[in-house]
Amino acid sequence: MTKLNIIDASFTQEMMKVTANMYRLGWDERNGGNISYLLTEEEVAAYLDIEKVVRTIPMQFDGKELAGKYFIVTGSGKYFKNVIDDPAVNLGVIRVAADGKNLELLWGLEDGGRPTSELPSHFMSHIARMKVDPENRIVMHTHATHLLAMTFTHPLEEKALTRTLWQMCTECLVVFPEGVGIIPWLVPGTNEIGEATAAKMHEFRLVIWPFHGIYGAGRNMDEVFGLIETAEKAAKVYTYVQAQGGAKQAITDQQLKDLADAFGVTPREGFLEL
Ligand code: 2HA
Ligand code: ZN
Repeated sequence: MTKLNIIDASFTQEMMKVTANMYRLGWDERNGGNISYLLTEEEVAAYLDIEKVVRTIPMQFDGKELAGKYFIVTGSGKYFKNVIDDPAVNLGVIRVAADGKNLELLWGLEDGGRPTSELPSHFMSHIARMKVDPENRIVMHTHATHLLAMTFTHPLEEKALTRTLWQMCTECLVVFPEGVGIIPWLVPGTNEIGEATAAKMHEFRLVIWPFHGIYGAGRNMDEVFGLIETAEKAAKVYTYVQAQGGAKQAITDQQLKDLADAFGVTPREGFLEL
């Protein structure tokens, strides 16, 4: 059976467009940022011969829980800037091998490249999110500028940081009522940072990596990008508010509660002071 061109696949197009968009927003300098997108076998099989493994790549992490699962991922050391012009080198479609110790490359990473260096954090986050939301498909990491900056100037405490973000734009509470999780500073690319991120992903779709960036997770590209974009916008407003001399007034907790009621969302327990 002839296969369709994978460049035309909606998942490839989404990866190309979102990476270009994020680069333009200034969040993903050089090789900063990475994305993994869970695909179904049917989606992949429409474009690729799933029996044809191009290359087997060993993995330093036990991926048994994801055995047989397919992902399209950004490549290690690859620049978001370049994905749109050369997706076959900068992206890869992989399957986690049955032993959970290897990745089977089915397409892409054509210069011999590897999947993102942050694969442990991505895979552990997928495992965690799928437990709370079986429809979760995307994990995204980026160096969103104002959120990153806030990790230097704002208390690194989940309740305090969440409240500040909620207060900066009225819609924030509606977009991420569960708030934002924060992990300690840890070395990127390690299983340790993967475990810390995944532990937070049981409760949050947004997890801050202090002095580094943010992780987002969700069902589709718009949801995840929208989550990060909204939190980043709040961080940008916070930056301007601080630069203008600090807030003279703000949304009250009662108003946040009224907002949550009107939009039918439940703010994280204990984060509002009523
Ligand atoms: O892929 O962003 O955290 C480069 C990074 C590592
Ligand atoms: Zn990073």
